[in-house]
Formats: sequence, C-alpha cells, structure tokens
Amino acid sequence: MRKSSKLSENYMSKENIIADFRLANLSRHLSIIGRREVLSGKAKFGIFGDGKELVQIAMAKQFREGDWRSGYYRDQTWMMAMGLYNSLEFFHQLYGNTNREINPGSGGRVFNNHFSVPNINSDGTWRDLTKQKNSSSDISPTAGQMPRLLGLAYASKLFRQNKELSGFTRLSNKGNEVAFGSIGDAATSEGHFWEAMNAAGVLQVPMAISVYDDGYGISVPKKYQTTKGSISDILKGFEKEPGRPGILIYKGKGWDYPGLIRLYEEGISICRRDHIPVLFHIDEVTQPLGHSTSGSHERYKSEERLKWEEEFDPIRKMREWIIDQEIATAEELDKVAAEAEAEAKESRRKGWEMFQNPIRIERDALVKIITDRSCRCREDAKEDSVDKISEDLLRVISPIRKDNFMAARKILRNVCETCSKADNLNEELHGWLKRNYADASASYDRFLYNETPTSVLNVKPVAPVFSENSPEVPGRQILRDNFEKLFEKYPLLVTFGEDTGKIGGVNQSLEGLQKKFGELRITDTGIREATILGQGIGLALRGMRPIAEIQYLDYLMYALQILSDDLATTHYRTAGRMIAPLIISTRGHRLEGIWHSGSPMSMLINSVRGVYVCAPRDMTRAAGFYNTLLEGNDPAIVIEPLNGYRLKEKMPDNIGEFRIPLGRPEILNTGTDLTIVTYGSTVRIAAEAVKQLTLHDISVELIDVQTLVPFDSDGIILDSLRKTSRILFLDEDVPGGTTAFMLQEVLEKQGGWNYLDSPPRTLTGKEHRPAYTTDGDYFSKPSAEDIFDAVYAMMKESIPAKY
Ligand SMILES: Cc1ncc(C[n+]2csc(CCOP(=O)(O)OP(=O)(O)O)c2C)c(N)n1
Ligand SMILES: [Mg+2]
Repeated sequence: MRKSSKLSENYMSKENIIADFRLANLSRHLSIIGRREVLSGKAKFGIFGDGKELVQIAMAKQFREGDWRSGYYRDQTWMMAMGLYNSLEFFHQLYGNTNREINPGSGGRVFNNHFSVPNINSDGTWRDLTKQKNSSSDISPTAGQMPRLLGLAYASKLFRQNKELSGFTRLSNKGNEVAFGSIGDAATSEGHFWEAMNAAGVLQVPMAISVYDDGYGISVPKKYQTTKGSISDILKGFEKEPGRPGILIYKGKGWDYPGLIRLYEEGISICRRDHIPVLFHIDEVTQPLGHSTSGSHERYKSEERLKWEEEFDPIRKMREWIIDQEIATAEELDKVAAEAEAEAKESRRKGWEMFQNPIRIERDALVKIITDRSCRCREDAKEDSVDKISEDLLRVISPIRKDNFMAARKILRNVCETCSKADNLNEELHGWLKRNYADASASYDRFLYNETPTSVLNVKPVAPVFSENSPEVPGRQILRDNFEKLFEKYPLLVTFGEDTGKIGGVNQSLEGLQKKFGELRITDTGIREATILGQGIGLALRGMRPIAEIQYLDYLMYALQILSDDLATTHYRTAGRMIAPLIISTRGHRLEGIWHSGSPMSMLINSVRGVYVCAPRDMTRAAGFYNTLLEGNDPAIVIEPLNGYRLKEKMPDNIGEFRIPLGRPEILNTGTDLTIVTYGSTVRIAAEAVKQLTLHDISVELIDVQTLVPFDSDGIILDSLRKTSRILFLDEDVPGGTTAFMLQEVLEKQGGWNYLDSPPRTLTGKEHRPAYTTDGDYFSKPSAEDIFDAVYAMMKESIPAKY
C-alpha cells in the first residue's frame, strides 16, 4: 500500500483553497436543494455527490486536457471542478430539460448526474480530443463504467507505442492521457470490476480508478460486499512489485483535503508517465443525504454511524483544517459558504424557469386557440367539454408537455372534422399538434443512429468484381486477404480478442497478419468478453477504429450487458453528441450443441437497437460489410457464418475495396409462386430447397436480407411479395424470434399484408437449443426438407388442384 509523503506546494495558495472550499459548498448545496426539489415533486428522481466532494476536487487537479473520465453518478463536484458542469446545468439535468443546447450531457435522456462531453461535432467530424477534457457518457448499471474505462486507457498505450499513429495529433498527445474512473465501494462486487482490474494489470495501461468507499451500496453494508471489508486489502495480490507488472494501490481518506491532493498528484503522475494502472481506495467517505431520493439512510445506518458521518463530513473537516492552518477565519469561510448557497438557489430558480417556460408557452398557445375560437363546438361531448379540458390544463401547477398533448388530443375528439369558420379550430389544433409533437418526439426519438454525413448508410456501395480468372478459395482466405488490405489502408484499425493474435483467429481469418502488422494492431486478449467489448468502446470513443473479436456468437452473452447498456445507447443517450463506431466481429449459426448453436439472433437484435446487425451469408458479404463499416462511423456487429470458412467462394478482384450496403436485401433466385426471406447460414439451405422445389414446379423467390438492422430500407421484399403473394420467413432462431421480427417488418411496416393470398408462415429452430449429437442439428433446425415441405404445404393449401 502506498502512502504519499511528498508535500505538494502547487495547490496550497489561499486563493485555490478558498475556491475549492467554495466549490465543495456549492456542490453540497446543490445536492441538498436537488433532494428537496424531488421530494416536493418538481423533479422525478435525484442522486447526488454529497460526501464525495473533496476527493473529486483533488482528482480534478490532475485531470488534463486530452484525459478521459469514465465515472458514475456521484461525480458532480469533479465535473464542476474541471469546468465541464455548472450549477445551472445541474438543475437542467434534475428537471430533465430536453433542450440539448442547454442540457448538453444528455438532453434529458438519462438520470441526473450522468455526464458526457461530445467527441464529435454536429456534422459528425471528430473534435480535437486533445484540446478538451473528455468524459465518456455515464450509465446507471453499477460497474458498467469499468469495461469502457479499460478501453479509454488502452488507447493511450496504442497511441504511445505505435509510432505510426504519431500523426493523429487531434486524437492523442503521444498517448500521455490518463483514463480516470470512479466507482462506489459496493459496485466493486461486480464481475466487471474484477475483469477490468485484471485486464488493466495485464495490459499495463494508464487507468486510474478511484473507489469512493462510503461503506454502503444503498442499504447493504460492506460486510456483505467485500471480503475483509476492504477493497485495497483484497487487491494486494494485484499490487505492483519491482520488475513485475501490476497495479499501484493508494489509500486515502475522503475528508483529508491536503492528503488527497498529495495522493492524486503522486499517483497520477506515475500513471501518466509509466502507464501503470492505479487504484485509489478512498475510505472514510460519507453520504450525508443517503443514497438517493428514493429513501432515507436513517432506515439502515446506526446512530453511531450517522454521528460519525456528521463528524467526518468532508466539508466540515476542510473548514476545521483551514481554520487550524490559519488560512482563513471562520467568518471568511461562512461568507464563502453563504455565497455558494445563494448561487445554488439562484440556479434552481433559473433552471426551473428555463424548464417551465417553453412548456407554458406551448400550453398558452393551445389555450389561446381554444379561447379565441368563434364556435362553441360539439355540445354532445362524450367526455369533458372543450372548455373544461382547457380550463383544467390551465390549473396544472407545474405542467409537463404530456399535459398539453393529452388536452389537445382530447379536445380534438370534440371538434368537428370539417368547419367553415375562418378560425377553423380543427385545422388550428392539427397545426399546433403537428408542430409541437414533431418537436417533442425529436427530443426523445432522434439519434438512435448516426444522422450526420458520416453515417454508414451514406457510404457508396461498390460491387465485388469477378473475372474469368478469379480463383475459388476457402471463405477464410477472402476475409484474410480483405483484412490485410484494410490494415494497410486504415492506420487506426486494430483488432483484438481470444486467439485473434498469434494464430489469427480460431478460423484463421487473420492468419499471418499479426506478423505483418505487429502485436499492437492484432492481438490476443484474455477470456473476458465484457471487457473486450469495453476495450472496443473506449478505443472507438477516442477515434480509433477497433474491431472487437468475440470468438462465437454464443459468448457474446457475456458482453451483452455492456453491448446493450453502453454501446447501443452511446449516441442516443448523449443526444447525438458522442459516437463509438466499434465493429464487433463474431461468428455464428449452424454449429452443433447447446452453447455452440450460434443462433440467438432475436436476443441480439432486440437488445442492441442503436447498433447495426449484419448477418452475411458468406465471407465475401462479410468482407464487404467490414469495408463499408470502416468508411462510416457507426457501431455494428458482423456475424460471420461459421460454416463458411472452408467453403469455397470466388475471390473478388477488388478485394478490400468492394462495399456491401446495409439495409439492402439481395434476391438470389427470382420466382413467382412464393417468397422465402432469410439470412446468414440458412440461405444456403434455402437455396438447396429452392432447387428441389423447382423440380416440383414451384417457383421460389429467395431473398437474403443481409442486414437485420437496418432491415430492407427500400422495400425490396414488399416488391417480391406483390409478385408472389405468398411468403415464408426462415431462420434457425427460436419460434417468435427473428422470423417474427421480419414478419412484422414486412407485413405490418411495409404493408405486405395487402398482397397476401395465403397465410404468412415462419419456419424456425425449435424452442430448445440444439443437441450436440450430429443429428441434433437436423432435428433442431430447419433442413432443406423442412423448407420443401413447408413451401409445398403452402402451395397445396392455396392451389389444391395443382399440388
Ligand atoms: C447492475 C445494477 N444493479 C443494481 C443497481 C441498483 N443500484 C444503484 S446504486 C446501487 C448501490 C451502489 O453502491 P456503491 O457502488 O457503493 O455506490 P454509492 O452509491 O454508495 O456511491 C445499486 C445497488 C444498479 N444500478 N445496477
Ligand atoms: Mg457505497
């Protein structure tokens, strides 16, 4: 355990100390007022940084431009100390102001005290990340910040060690950036924490994680959370020893202002200089207001603990220290504290006004339409009359937009469809609704995907080119040669995963490439899917182009939480201000066995909206997707078809150059009787069935959707259905899985039901996972015979005389 002894003079001027005292007080008053705002019903929920003020002030002093933060919901003081947050924004977050210009962290999409700093401009181009203090965007799931933190730190290692990256001066200053993290004591119980700590020790990256140890995870004390009740004690085995890699461990106290400053000054400078991960275990931290607005801590903390928390309140302790050191008098400090309180109160007033004003303006415009109308409208109203609804709306004390819209939509039911009056009420109401609804829903619906010119959907497709001499090669070779071109073309491209480096992947689609491009670009990792994913997210946030390898689709489940909660929501939860264009490469479908079946596609597409999902049928398509994705800036998953590595495909002449567009299905066989819609490995099986069906005079149009998200952007499947009037959705997912998704897309969204002559059908895998025994595959997943029988039955039902 390291204890810093060196005294820091840098920060010890009276001016600095008083400024810190003021900030600590401001932050505390924001917490206190914030809690009141929730309890009085003006805000929905609040979680605050009270008790953690001093450690964050100390940390912020070491945070430089170019550095990165990956923290959690206690970090308001830290963010303010870095100049990235202020008291007014505190209230914009608390009230959930959806104006992303004034509530830039999230535009009201996440809880309060979840922060972010944009990494892209509004046109999608990268900002100069070395000229700003960076914060990745916080998520609420405990320890969810850890995998990403690892990646943010890993980027510094790559920028420092890979000399070919020295030209990317807007992304990194020679890898000198530290990735700062914060986490609560209880959240260190999560697997993500341990996985990330181990990986940081292995990788030796500049990751500086602070544990705020306030002894509780909501109501559950440390004895249920941490062996021996001390995270730094049990991490001792990770501790750096001379000549061996490891983690530096520092211990500090949450109320010890000068001690914390010294601690961070020393720890961060070593971390930055030597790229050694550091853990700061900050003990004796208090939580004066309890966990959140959802309850009070008197329910679970003893009298004794509550008394201790009062005595060791960091602001009280800082005040005592300042007076003791004769830096300032009690009167001076009281004045500073009073100013801070006044600022917090003024920000509340202003924040509330800025939250309420636009809603009231919108409401008043609606009410004016009603009061100014010349017609009394329908007196036979089934519900309340127009006037009553309007009067009730005016009576709402703190209206939200929902109140306005509920009123407007109910009023509309009582208004005649046609009206000859000059102030046509129907028209005016529709106008009001259209204008305001579009605006409101944009606040909530936009930015799930990249909407800027850098969207991958804007990438120009390039078809693979074949000539007479194009050789037939195993699929893996197409991927390999394609990757070789990509690694030559994109210096920021890296890939990493289990067995990815030395042997070039279990299917050898990167064979020999580590030798050619080096270990920094193509590397093995430990078996740790969640942090492989996080490693990718962190790199992508910092402007690199990572491909994170997950060995098989089935193992993606270990990373699914991070994929779903973090990656898939990054762009959305920052209201379009951050992007993490991570590509996840994995492989699935058609292997045998319960944990190697590779088909949980609906689990995937339904939990990762915000990430594009490519399901290529062969390696040419897979390569084409990588080529497209690297030209755009979106996160995506590519699921290579597992049985395609050895199957032969024609090698395109323009390897590395051709680009398969997303959202564009391909018609592989034209037909007139029935459309089969499928993707991935079942394409091959369907093609076999189509051949058999042709012999029986059934003409099938076979469509490979190619990408599940986006799904058929131009309605190619609908055009086919118009022609055939019959449709079968096929895959090897569970019943009600991805086939149901496709069915909804085509029949409901595209309007395909209009053209049906027969009931639509789905053909899927069984409900259980496939058994390992070789025949298990045949009986658990659709075979060519199953497809034949299903199609034949549909034709027979439709035209019994013929079949
Ligand atoms: C995965 C997950 N499980 C449970 C929760 C609910 N939860 C929110 S905060 C919290 C306690 C965290 O305690 P700690 O890590 O010590 O941080 P503190 O709040 O004490 O600062 C819990 C259980 C959550 N957000 N995410
Ligand atoms: Mg805690």
